[in-house]
Amino acid sequence: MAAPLPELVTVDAKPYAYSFPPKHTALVIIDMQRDFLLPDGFGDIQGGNLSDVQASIEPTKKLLDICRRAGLGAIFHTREGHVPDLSDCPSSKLIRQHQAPGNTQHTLTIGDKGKLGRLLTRGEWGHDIIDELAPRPGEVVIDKPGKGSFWNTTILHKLKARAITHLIVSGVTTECCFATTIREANDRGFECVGIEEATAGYNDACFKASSLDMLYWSQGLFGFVASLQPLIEALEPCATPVIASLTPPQTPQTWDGDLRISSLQKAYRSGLSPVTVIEQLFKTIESYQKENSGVWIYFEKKDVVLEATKALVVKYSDKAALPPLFGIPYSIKDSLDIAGLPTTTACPCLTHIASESNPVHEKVLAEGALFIGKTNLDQLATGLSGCRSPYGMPHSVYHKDYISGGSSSGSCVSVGANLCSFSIATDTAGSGRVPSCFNGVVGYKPTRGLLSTVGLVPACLSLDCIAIIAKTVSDARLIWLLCEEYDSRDRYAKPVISFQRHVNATGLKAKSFKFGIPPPEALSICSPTYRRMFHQAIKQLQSIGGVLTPFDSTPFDKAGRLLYDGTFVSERLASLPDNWLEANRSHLHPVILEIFEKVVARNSTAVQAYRDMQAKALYTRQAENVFGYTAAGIDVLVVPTTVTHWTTKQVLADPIKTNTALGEFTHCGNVLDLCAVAVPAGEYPVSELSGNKEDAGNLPFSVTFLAGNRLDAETLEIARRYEESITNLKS
Ligand code: TIU
Repeated sequence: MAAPLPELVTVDAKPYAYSFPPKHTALVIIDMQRDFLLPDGFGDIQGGNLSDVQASIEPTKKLLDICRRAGLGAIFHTREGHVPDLSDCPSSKLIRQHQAPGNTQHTLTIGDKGKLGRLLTRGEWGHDIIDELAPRPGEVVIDKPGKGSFWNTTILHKLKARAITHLIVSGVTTECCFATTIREANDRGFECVGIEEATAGYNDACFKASSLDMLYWSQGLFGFVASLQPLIEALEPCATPVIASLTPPQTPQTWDGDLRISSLQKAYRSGLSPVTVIEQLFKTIESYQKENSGVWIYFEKKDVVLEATKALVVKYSDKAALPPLFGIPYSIKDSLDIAGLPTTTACPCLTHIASESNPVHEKVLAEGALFIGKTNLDQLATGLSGCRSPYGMPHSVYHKDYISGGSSSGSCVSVGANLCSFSIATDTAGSGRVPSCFNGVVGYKPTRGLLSTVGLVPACLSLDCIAIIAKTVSDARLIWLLCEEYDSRDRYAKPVISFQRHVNATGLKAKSFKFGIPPPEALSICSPTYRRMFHQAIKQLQSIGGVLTPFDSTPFDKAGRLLYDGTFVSERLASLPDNWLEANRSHLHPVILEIFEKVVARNSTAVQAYRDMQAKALYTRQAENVFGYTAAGIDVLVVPTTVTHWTTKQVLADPIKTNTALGEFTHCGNVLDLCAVAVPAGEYPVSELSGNKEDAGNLPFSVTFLAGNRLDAETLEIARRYEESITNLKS
């Protein structure tokens, strides 16, 4: 059995020992492409001597193998090259060497047709990585137009999204892309070590030695250089033995019911069949339906899911190379399209058969996930209670008298009740966060525009956002980073590369963070139990390096009020066909009808709408300053996810007022273009909330971490550390 990865591994290195946290370390293999390693490739044409770079293939294979078997934080491969029309290739690169006086070796340049295909051109045979080091599913391939890996690529974002702070770097050539990448990474805060045997160049040994010397000169100007063998020896005790993956288990493996993605990944690698999981899961789902109906609107037939599962098993026979979501069951909120299936949005008169699927659904399927069914929601995704659907009223997985929350009620119950590992849902005003709180699961709403909303029936189009419901922060983060992509069909999509902050890999700043909390008058709306639980969470955050920091909370408060007191509710009507409300009045849920009629009765004017849009822009700018990249800025705002946990009876007695209260700390999220993740934060006795000593059982509490647009990676890592700290408290 492999030992668990230690917090820190230390290896001999120059100029002094290199320490790295393996879970936060990535192996980066630079440009091991045919174009740089094989005769007639780009490197050969440049006049490179190929013997050393070819000799580095074997050690690089060993390095890759140990990092894979030890389960290092991430594996990245880079490829240098250009799009076929060369629009991303600067003239300096295209012309300088080729036109040098007396040039005899650069007979061909980038884009010209060589024996391995067009030189350094994406999609060509020569551009691809050699077979010996072929990337596996789940490993990241970065296509870069420059020598360095950071120019015009998503590598910084993708490393940060995986909470990586340290890089083990290898590949070709030492003097060029390898060294440039380490220099670039150093500027961005990463602690890098280059592996001597797993890098090589086109010149003699002195040239390589000088290239490496430059990196660690002066007590580590750019980073460290180490040998391969000590690294292998340090990681070997934590590595899965090679033999294990070759020996089939003697008896079929049983499943312990743990649906966390990381647990299932591990179980599948050691021989558990996803068929066993699906068989067992369907039994749970069927029996749970009797206990808590109203979770599903559409349910996939067991035979269909089993067939898909068996097809996956055939497709991925190598257990060491499974895609990240292999055999992971999931559900999807029924306001998102799946081609060929009806989308109801819990509003039968609005049902349509979708012709195209939401891209997030398509992506998780492509990564091996298994679709189980479409989940119930508050009608038209309007509500936070889970009590507004003609398809039933699921209750909290903790207690039959308490609400599930909404609008993503079925999604959160499906994950909380262990019917699925994750769910794809939505969050406009808090619909992914509030029900996560009431069912003890994580609800993550990425910055709007990072996950495609194509195929999402709009609730309030300019504020709608995909949400991911999962059992842990790491699971939610994994779904995000696998599905994130710029979709030009989504009018609110954000560009792939944006201004980014450096990482803090070591020292005090690697662990400390500044957080703000709502002012006392805002917290006073919470039930006493929620206030007590929130104060407990604040203490816990302080114990893991959180520094409570004052900030200006007015933009958050004003933005929250803008959502329903202002004209944005009219956008909910704008999403529906003309005269639709008039024609469908009798088919609507009575509470939804009441809300819509009130909106119509307001007779809002265009002038009011423009004023609200301008106010939204102002508060968004003010919130940006709060999360600013300055000494005064805070890293995250931490709030109770909601204010209390209502019983179904309380909500039905006053559906609108109880619902409004639930959104106190969620409404501002999309108005201010923030990212947010709701995280379970302990449990409390039902009797404490109800005041009735006879009431048995516990209910879940949750806090939400909010931060500025595109600060998802930073926010998720703080949330994950909090989650880890309270999980450790429990165990
Ligand atoms: N020319 C040269 O030595 N190298 C490159 O252009 N790319 C890499 O180093 N990968």
